[in-house]
Amino acid sequence: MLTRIDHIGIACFDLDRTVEFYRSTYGFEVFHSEVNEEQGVREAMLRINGTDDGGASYLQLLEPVREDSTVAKWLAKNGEGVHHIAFGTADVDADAAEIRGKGVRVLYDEPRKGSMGSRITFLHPKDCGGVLTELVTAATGAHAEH
Ligand code: CMX
Ligand code: CO
Repeated sequence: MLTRIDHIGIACFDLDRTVEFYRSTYGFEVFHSEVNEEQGVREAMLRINGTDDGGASYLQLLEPVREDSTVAKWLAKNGEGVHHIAFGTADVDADAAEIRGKGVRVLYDEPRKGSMGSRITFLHPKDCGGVLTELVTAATGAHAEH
């Protein structure tokens, strides 16, 4: 069951500059940052609020680290902006299987590594009304520790 907006993914050319915009404009601080080599991104997670399923909602600021990463390709075509949304679930395997059964393309056979030790998969934007949609199961304790 999908129980929260886990994050909104925002693609940018310059992560440090974008982090500074969100800090100086809204007062949001970086909760966690990492490089995800597999996804080809450097990212900053800004924790916005806790959620009633015990999780939290974040902004995920994304800068490509490789020319051939999906985010680099997207930025070249679209420029900076909202890249994807992510729903949180306690069981990404079960939800991905259920959604696949409804005829929506799930991009990975098995969930992969996401932010803060989470497990993630994606639904094809062409099957979701033009919205690239991620499903996330957070690592235990990820919203409190980082
Ligand atoms: N949102 C909406 N539509 C998108 C999209 C996005 N983020 N990315 C691509 N599309 C659309 C394109 O506009 C294009 O549509 P048209 O054919 O109408 O022009 C179509 O999907 C195909 O796009 P493409 O540019 O040819 O890109 P690919 O097919 O090579 O890749 C996708 C698209 C979704 C399979 C790829 O981006 C992917 O695997 N995404 C999942 C992984 C990811 O995004 N990782 C980065 C974030 C990591 C994280 O969140 O932790
Ligand atoms: Co994401």
